[in-house]
Amino acid sequence: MRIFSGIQPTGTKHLGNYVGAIRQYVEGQDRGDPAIYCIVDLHAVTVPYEPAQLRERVLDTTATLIAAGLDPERCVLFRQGDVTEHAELSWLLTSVTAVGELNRMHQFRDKSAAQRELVSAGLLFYPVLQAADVLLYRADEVPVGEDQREHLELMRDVARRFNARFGEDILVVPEHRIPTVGARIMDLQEPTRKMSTTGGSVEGTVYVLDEPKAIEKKVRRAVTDAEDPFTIRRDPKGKPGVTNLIDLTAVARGVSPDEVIASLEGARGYGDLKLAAAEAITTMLAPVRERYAELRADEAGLEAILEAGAERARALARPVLADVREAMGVGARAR
Ligand code: AQP
Repeated sequence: MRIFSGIQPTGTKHLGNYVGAIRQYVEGQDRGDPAIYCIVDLHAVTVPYEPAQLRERVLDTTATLIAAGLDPERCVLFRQGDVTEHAELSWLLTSVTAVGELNRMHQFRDKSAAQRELVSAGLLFYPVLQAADVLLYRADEVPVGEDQREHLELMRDVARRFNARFGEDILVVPEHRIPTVGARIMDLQEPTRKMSTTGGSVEGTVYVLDEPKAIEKKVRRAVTDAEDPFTIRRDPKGKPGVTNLIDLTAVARGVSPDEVIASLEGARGYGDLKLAAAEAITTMLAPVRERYAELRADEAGLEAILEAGAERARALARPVLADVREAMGVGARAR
């Protein structure tokens, strides 16, 4: 079972990234043959960014992933921009990608509407690069949050279309792996929107590296509802705030939402749910924050990990790209 996923080097990662992606990465590293995790700096340049900050952010994200439990000996951890095969395959895959499909992607619509100066072609082609990331390794499984479902479907279409046009079984059609609970962590202040790096509120976003006090404050102020008398139950449409807090507590405690609800039977109000959520989230994230500081201080060590990961990634990617080039008739014939 080959596993692949990518994560953006955009600022500090939030609880949605942690639950939807990072925890799944840690779980997958011993199932994967291998599990390949990529910090996608080439994706980060599709929206305005500071070049001087990008490398710093890559190191922030690398340290966060390792602090969360990724072991570079048990998985392949690398920076996308170090493995040029991603960019080449992305270009080749544009020949089997319909521009109409790219135009319809929700992420493109949302992010292009948010751009003030330039809607880059890179933003439109983002899902093609994402498809190349995964297909380059013939990955079977892609751990992601719910928001990536649409991009995964597109990726599957691209792989199928490529195989139909250039030869069966050249690319593997991957499956997504979306968590059953916590697939879409919501903003604490606006629980009908997903917790997000760019689209959410600071007060409604819990960062993996937040101090316990900050987490408590944000959770205490989380928006719930005015149901009278109050009930602690899952109802994503009618009670999105309460549902989000139940799910977060469940994920952080490693139990089911029903068990969380049962444990709060004698609750006197939503305050007790918030207290339980804050405690569970703090307990889950505290060890990550503690390990992070030490790891982040060793920049040379982090760079060495990424370089070693890139070496391993290139060795896996080259034969697949060679097969694609051969099938498409691109470049000199393989000997
Ligand atoms: N709210 C979320 N709940 C569950 N999973 C989530 N993911 C993102 N938000 C949630 C998952 O995190 C992984 C990494 O996403 P990314 O590489 O896109 O990183 P990001 O830019 O920091 O993520 P955001 O917050 O999604 O950015 P915006 O909203 O600005 O585009 C993915 O697997 C994603 O599903």
